[in-house]
Amino acid sequence: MKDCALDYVLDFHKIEEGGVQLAAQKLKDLGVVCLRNLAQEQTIDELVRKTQELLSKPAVLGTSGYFMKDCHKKISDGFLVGPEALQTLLDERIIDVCEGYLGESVLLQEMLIKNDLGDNELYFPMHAHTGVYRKIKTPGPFSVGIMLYTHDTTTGAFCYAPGTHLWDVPHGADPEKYPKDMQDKINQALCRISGRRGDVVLFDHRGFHGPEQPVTVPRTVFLGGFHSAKSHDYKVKSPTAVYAHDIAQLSEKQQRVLGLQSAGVLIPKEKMHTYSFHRANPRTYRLVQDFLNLSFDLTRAKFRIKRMIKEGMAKYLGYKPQRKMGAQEAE
Ligand SMILES: O=C(O)CCC(=O)C(=O)O
Repeated sequence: MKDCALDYVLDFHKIEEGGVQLAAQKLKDLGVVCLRNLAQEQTIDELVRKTQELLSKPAVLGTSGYFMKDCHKKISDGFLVGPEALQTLLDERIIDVCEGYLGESVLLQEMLIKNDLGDNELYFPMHAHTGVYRKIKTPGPFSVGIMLYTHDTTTGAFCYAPGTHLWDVPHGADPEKYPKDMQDKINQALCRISGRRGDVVLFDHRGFHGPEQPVTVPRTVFLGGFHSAKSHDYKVKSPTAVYAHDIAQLSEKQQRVLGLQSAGVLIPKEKMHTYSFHRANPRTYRLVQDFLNLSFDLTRAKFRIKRMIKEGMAKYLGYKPQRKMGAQEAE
């Protein structure tokens, strides 16, 4: 994939004022903008450290870690990484850009960590969003995607076809359903939005986009979106897990966008792709479940045998056996 030759980066270290308006203008013109140096470096360091830790082990039986719904990527709840995720991805300037661009108040759609493993497969083809969850469908933008790069990213970066957002998805989400001349235009426009660690990419969901695939390099991003509140019945798209004590640190505006005053949710948790391993892989799920049950059955059997031996010994030697509570349960 060719690199984007357009001026899509807005460096907040280099602009004195009007950054929010400039970013909204780039979104309007190109459909995509990359915000650089928004968060403090220490905040990004902490965010990346916690993200790597979370991605180091699977969330088996409640362990803090990652999920997988398929073999291509690890995912996890973005905002459970820590308060740095909330502060960085709900930065008020990001909210202002999205609200300025969409022309009304926004609500969070979702926020996840996505670690594409770089397995040289094409599993997430280029597409556009048509705003199927909208209750009021009017022409124009309805949602803005957000992606944060947790490391410098070129191979496997997010790709976008600048200008295609202005078409307003006339033939749907799949570029292959478009007339040949439009497909040619999409392919000519598609380019790689390379970025640096900590860069935040915002994009109009109506433009054609997707990750560069297939690639052999892994990539970790935070991925989510914001949609216009009114056209979505003032509901968030999906339930977003956040620790209550982290919410307390957010401004009123950040809390509003997170959904604290929302009218509910459009997709219930059980229907969300993030938590769908058991539906996507029913046999493996059953196998793992049986294995874990067997392992706990065996552990319980071991305890029972030990207890029987102890009780037998106590009876034989004539003293009363005592049952001790484990230190962890006692805390
Ligand atoms: O992972 C990516 O680079 C693209 C994500 C995407 O296509 C989407 O959020 O719709």
